[in-house]
Amino acid sequence: MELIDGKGLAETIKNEIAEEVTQIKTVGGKIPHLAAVLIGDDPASQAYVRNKVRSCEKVGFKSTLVRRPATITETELVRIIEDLNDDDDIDGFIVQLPLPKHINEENITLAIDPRKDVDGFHPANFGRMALGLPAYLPATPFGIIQMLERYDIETSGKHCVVVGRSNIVGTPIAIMLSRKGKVGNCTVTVTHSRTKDLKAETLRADIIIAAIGRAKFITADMVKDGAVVIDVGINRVDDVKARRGYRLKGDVDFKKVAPKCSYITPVPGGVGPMTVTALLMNTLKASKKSIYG
Ligand code: L34
Repeated sequence: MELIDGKGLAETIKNEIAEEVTQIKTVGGKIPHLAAVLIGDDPASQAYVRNKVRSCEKVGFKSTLVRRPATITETELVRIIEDLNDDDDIDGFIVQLPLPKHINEENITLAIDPRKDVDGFHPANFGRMALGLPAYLPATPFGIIQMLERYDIETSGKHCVVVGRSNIVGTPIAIMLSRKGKVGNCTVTVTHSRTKDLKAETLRADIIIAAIGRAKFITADMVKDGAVVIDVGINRVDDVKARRGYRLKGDVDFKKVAPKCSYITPVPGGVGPMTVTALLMNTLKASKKSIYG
């Protein structure tokens, strides 16, 4: 079993980005600038956005954090997005999800200029991704692809079972892995809450992408010997002995599953840090205008 060190790989890629930013600065080019919009005070969202802002600092990007209370109206939030769309210094921005219930996420996503949509959530980017055109790839799936590529994990002809069909992970990673490409050419099965016999599906998987959002959902009896397991879950499980009062747990029962795997990602330190780094990669592309010219 080999552990896929998402944290370490994220650092390696950030160092590569930092070097490129140094080059850009030397020639007087534009410094990449990412903005993040954070609504409300959900502790997990605050932690993720903090990691994004810190990572910008680390690679030499400019960053702007726009924070508003959960009482903000949809109209006010759309106005903020329009200002970011119009701000020439900002290359890309994200609106951290989830949003308060009274705000319609679709309306918000649609308000973002696709050229600045470094989350890749706008239908223009999602559609381009599905068609294999240049696009901002959603950060979590893009981070997973980076891990598979940099660890030289063969995907061509492999059977990949995706557990979960969310718009930001399950659905896009299923499309990306089934497409032609260096990382791709998988035979993909998408499973979800209505799947009749989940275990029968996961047992056939060479690669499992676990993105359900339930701690220890994938157990050892569901995993074939030698499988590659990518754990996207980041569940906060109460633990009085932990410093913060909780522990982060993946969707995979790591202790029991890991010995069966050829490769597995840990939580924390797996997909999470790679999500942040993939966002930086998209922001660099945005500042170089390499997707939309
Ligand atoms: N708009 N909303 C938008 N874009 C995204 O790409 C996200 N996502 C998901 C939630 N909402 C979003 C994130 O940023 C999940 N996510 C994310 C980002 C970073 C981390 C986890 C999820 C992360 O840094 N995880 C660390 C531990 C962080 C902690 O201590 O809580 C890890 O090692 O897994």
